[in-house]
Amino acid sequence: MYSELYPVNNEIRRAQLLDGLWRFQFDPKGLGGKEDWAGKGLPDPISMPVPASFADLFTEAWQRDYCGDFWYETDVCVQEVRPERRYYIRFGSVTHRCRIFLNGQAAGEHEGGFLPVIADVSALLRPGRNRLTVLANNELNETSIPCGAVRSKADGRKAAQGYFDFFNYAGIHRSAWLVETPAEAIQDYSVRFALEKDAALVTYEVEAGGDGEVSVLITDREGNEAARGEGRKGTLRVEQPRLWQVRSAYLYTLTVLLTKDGKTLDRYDAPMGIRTVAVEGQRILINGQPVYLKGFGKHEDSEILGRGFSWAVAKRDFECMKWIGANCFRTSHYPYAEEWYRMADEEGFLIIDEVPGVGLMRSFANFAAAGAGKSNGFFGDCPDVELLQKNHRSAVEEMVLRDKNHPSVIAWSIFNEAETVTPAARDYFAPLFETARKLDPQSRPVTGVLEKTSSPDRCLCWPMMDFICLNRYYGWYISGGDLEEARRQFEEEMDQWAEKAPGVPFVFTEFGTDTLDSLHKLPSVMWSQEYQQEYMDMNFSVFDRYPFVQGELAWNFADFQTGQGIMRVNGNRKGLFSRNRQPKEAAFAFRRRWEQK
Ligand code: EVA
Repeated sequence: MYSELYPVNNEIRRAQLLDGLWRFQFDPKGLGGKEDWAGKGLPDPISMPVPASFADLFTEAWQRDYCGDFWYETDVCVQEVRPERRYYIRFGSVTHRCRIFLNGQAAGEHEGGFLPVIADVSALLRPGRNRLTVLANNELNETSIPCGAVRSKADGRKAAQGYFDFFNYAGIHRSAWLVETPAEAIQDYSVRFALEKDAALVTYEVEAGGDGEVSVLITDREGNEAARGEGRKGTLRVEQPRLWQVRSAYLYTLTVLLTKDGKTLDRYDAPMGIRTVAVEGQRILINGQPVYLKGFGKHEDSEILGRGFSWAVAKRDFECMKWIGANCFRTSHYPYAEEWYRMADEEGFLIIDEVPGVGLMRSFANFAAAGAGKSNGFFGDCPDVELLQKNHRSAVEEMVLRDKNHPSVIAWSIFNEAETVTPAARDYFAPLFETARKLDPQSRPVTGVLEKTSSPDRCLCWPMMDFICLNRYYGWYISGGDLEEARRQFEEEMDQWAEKAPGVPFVFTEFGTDTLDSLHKLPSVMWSQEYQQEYMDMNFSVFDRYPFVQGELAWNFADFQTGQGIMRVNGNRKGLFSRNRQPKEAAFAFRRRWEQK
């Protein structure tokens, strides 16, 4: 695996941003390989912005709903190529899989659409103009995550069918870079913390090529040295540390230097927040203090861009989350662009970081069937469970490697609403939980998100979890329109959990109702603004009855795009904010509650 370090520019490293207008071509017949489009150039390209999903830029349905191979191409220009340097093409993600070519030569490939793609192009890059080509594909199947299928239509078109409730957006969703490092470079680092009365111990480990010497330096916000050390591993002492606190972040700078014979070979600077995370009894602790998680399950989703990253949208989302009094979000249902985590580090937000382990259940419409407690297996009859697990494991490994140093990340989520009631499911997930535990230097809690069928009496996977995440829709998929009955059923289940899993914290990672911002009704009906509020009040009162409930992440932060169907009105409308990030009425009630909580 290549270094996942986020690209930086300094006196040694170069990171050239390749975002902008690229050339693009759909390839429904899969001709590009045979006709060597990578070698000869795309025969009939149109222009395409990067980063963005392609789907919502077009005006024709076949383009929006396109499923299959598609190509991107651009020129990468460099002044010189030096033998003592290494050159990498790096994408924040390409959805769902891709192959990279430089000047017609294969440079790398990646499976999975939500984690970085990195290709070493040192041997292929030439001074002057180079042609960078990406062959991408957005088909879904049951061996890669997220799971889904492809249906072929009579006219030869393919249609992606996700086993999940979000639009199957695809494209180059995150920034593209040409990264240049020295040949002997800093590859990776990790930090973990222990707090003493008036000091913090920062234990670090650096991976670097060659036999150069490593030193590390911690500086505070004013640029004063807080600690320094020599060697590839060690423990440093920061006296009177300023801790990274929830919604009150303090970031030091960690500088890693690689030197040889007094000469600096490489340098990497990164923000560093000193904080600890632990689960103790029924509580989640940050810096030893209990924290109640308040916030949302989100999506990377906005008008026009689809799932493409935008600093402006992210900024607006953080402002809305601060306004409403949130302190946490889950990256449902896939790891987000790295920039989200950098902003969360700065804003003091907590993140439950989730792999795209979604759709691992056989049902007609997972979100609906699962919400109502109906599912019928998956792992027992999935076509190649070993391959699925291998891809799932790679996603866990890459996510932990990428995100392990962010103070905002407080937990890893291994799946959303998977089948968890069969021994096959338990055997499938146990090694994945293990992988996250083994790789995380900070030993963060590991969790998974349970839907209704994963009930206290049937779920075999909750014992793997450090805290238990529940998605529950009492009052929507269950007893919709009758909140009294819904409350009774909800409490019945909670009483069972109280007995089954005493001493474990629970976090609600989903609860919500589809709500149209235009609909008012007295007395309330489902889909109205009034119903959303009454539903939320009922949920809040249940959460408040059970002291082991340690968090409430509403579904969803904002309305978001899904596939078409009889259940969705131009997308999922469970947002507390509309898709263009304006509050629905219930948002004000959340704000009042969270200001006090
Ligand atoms: C829903 N329910 O029905 C949500 C889905 C989500 O969007 C779920 O985890 O159980 C899913 O993806 O609105």
